Amino acid sequence: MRIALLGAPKSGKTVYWSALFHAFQDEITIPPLTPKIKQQYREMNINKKVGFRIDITNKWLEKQLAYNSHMLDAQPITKWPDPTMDLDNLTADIKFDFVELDFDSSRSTYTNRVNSYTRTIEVDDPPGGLFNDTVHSIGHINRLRQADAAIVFLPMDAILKAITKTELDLEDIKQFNIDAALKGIKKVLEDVRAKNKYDDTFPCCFIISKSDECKAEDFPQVEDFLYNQDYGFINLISKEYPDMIICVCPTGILNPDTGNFQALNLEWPFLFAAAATIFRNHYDWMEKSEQDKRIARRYDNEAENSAKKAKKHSDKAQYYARKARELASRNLFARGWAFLARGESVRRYRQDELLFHRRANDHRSEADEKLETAKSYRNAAGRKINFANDDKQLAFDTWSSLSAEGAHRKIRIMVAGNMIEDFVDNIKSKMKR
Ligand SMILES: Nc1nc2c(ncn2[C@@H]2O[C@H](COP(=O)(O)OP(=O)(O)OP(=O)(O)O)[C@@H](O)[C@H]2O)c(=O)[nH]1
Ligand SMILES: [Mg+2]
Repeated sequence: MRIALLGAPKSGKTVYWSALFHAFQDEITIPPLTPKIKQQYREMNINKKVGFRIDITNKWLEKQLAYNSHMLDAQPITKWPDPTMDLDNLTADIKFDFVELDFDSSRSTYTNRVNSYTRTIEVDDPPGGLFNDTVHSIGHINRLRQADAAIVFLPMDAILKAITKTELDLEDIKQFNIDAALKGIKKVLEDVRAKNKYDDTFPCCFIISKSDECKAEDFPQVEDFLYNQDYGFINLISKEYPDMIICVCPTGILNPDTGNFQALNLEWPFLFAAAATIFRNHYDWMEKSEQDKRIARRYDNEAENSAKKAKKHSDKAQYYARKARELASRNLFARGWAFLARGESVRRYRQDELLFHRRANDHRSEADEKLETAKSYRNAAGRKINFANDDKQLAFDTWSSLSAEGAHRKIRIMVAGNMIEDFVDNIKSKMKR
């Protein structure tokens, strides 16, 4: 379950992940559900809240991120995370909690915890130079190609420059030119999609990073730049890649008035992409469970063959038993004649009976063993189906929360150039082959 962060140099990749860690490392952050907040949620049609906590499992990176967090704690922020630092191969355990917002009168409480899940997710934060041809690293590219979902960074400062047609200085052209960067990003995206073993819609989130740099009055212009039916930046991409489900989310980490840390929408791009990797993981479980079922069927067949052999041998044993009985019942002269003429003897028939009886028993226990093995494979398949269902449920719960809250946070979902309202239903039909 891997998320790739794609974006030109200085587009905000490392700061985003550092800030996400900063905001969600300690506890599951579901705001206190006071009656007032609950009323607001009700008006916004939100009836389930998702919270999560991030545990970085790579200790060295955890230290780095803790150091970055420390910089983000300064009031105001004056130093930024080291721009040369890449959070490669970052592995994190994510604990998700979903809380239903119905008032429980028996317990006089507003919340009852409904579901908790933990999943391990990998994130790749490569150097942005990879996307504007200033860094060449096949190792990075290969890792990105294994991603199940991508987060692409479009920095607000670059968008504002594009809108106001401000002359880009040389440094900007090198670092922020969206079109140039996007070319590199598209190359990687196409690689990732070409390797798409699931043959489904590819989930991709566009983060409009540094959105705190946009004044409220400029936002309509930014929206036009992104979503205009004819020339909107995201619209064009969405039309170019109709099989991609695109989430667009403005994020920021600064309070523009104070310069202090203030998280804007940090959780949603991550949740969108994490849910996507989890959803895709459910295909893997289903595939593995089908494999187990196939093996179980093979053992069933083998058991049936063994049982057939057992039956054949047991019939033979009975045949020799009958022959022995028949011969034994005849007189001495006839028995002697049978021995001399045809080599028949009661002793020999009894030996043959015993031999086939033993063989029948061997085949019977072979059949039992194979049935037992088939059963354990079927049980394993059942467990994998449960894991798959859990993954699917978690993904849909997460996306449902995103769908309900996103509408109030300038988050949009697009497929083939169209805004999608009923995000989860749409994804349900789109994601499956
Ligand atoms: N105002 C504002 N500035 C930001 C924000 N995020 C990043 N920046 C600025 O953008 C700079 C670059 O951010 P990084 O996260 O290092 O960029 P990157 O994409 O990791 O860059 P490379 O690693 O070089 O590819 C930071 O040093 C900050 O100055 C944000 O949310 N708001
Ligand atoms: Mg970086």
